[in-house]
Amino acid sequence: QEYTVIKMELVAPFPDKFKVLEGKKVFLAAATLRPETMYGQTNAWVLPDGKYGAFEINDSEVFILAHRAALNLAYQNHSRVPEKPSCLLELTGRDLIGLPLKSPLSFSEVIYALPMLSILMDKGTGIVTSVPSDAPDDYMALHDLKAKPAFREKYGIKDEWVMPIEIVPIIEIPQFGNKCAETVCLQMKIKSQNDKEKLAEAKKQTYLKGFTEGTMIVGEYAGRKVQEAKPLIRTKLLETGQAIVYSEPEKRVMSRSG
Ligand code: ZZB
Repeated sequence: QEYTVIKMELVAPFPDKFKVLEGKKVFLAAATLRPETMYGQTNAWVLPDGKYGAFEINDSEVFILAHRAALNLAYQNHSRVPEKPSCLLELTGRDLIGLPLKSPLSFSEVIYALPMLSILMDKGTGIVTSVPSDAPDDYMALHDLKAKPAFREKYGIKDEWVMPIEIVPIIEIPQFGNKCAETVCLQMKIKSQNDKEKLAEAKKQTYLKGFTEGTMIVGEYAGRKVQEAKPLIRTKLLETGQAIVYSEPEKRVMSRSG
């Protein structure tokens, strides 16, 4: 699987726990298969109990991601020490909740890291960027945070990180409109982010529709088909240093989910 890893930059001043990283450029490194949707980013997702680390990618840049992903990246020429991850700081998802970030192409100047319970730590980087307009998982996780004060309280989430978030329409799909994740979640009567089976089906549908029938309605390639815009946007993100390529070795032989 070849991902685009989006560099979501941690905005200074850093919280106490992150002081050792001061002077470096620090990024939450989010793995995506949909670089053309980056205009619609509203927040980042982390797994509260997930184990993360802050790794030196080169002399000036640090990526926060899962240890396994850091090891893979080290073998793909993205570690200060060749073939060896260099971890400056051990972290959990809880440490990351509430971090303010600046993410490429997002219309929001600052977005926040928030908890999502369905993140798999053995996939991608363990950091996910949230596009609630086009990703059903993101739409439902955001819905849960907005609708359940107890959930926000449990993770020490400030209302101002969540309540002002608005879904940003970025892609128009015939019959699904410009918030296709919402359309599909409502149609399928999905109740929460824990509705795993329905969400898997919703994701399949929206992936297919978005790619085959979607048209960009924002950004440099507004008016172009998603199929055309996708590689162009990806190349631009890579060339401008706002993203890198990350290949994940295919290793899940026993089961697709485990
Ligand atoms: C932004 C985005 C916008 C995504 C969208 C999807 C969609 P797949 O096909 O199963 O490999 N993702 C990445 N890493 C993880 C993880 N560790 N745990 C849970 N989810 C993860 O799915 C790849 C997508 O799943 C990635 O692309 C990422 O979300 C998420 F409009 O990034 B995506 C219809 C989906 N739309």
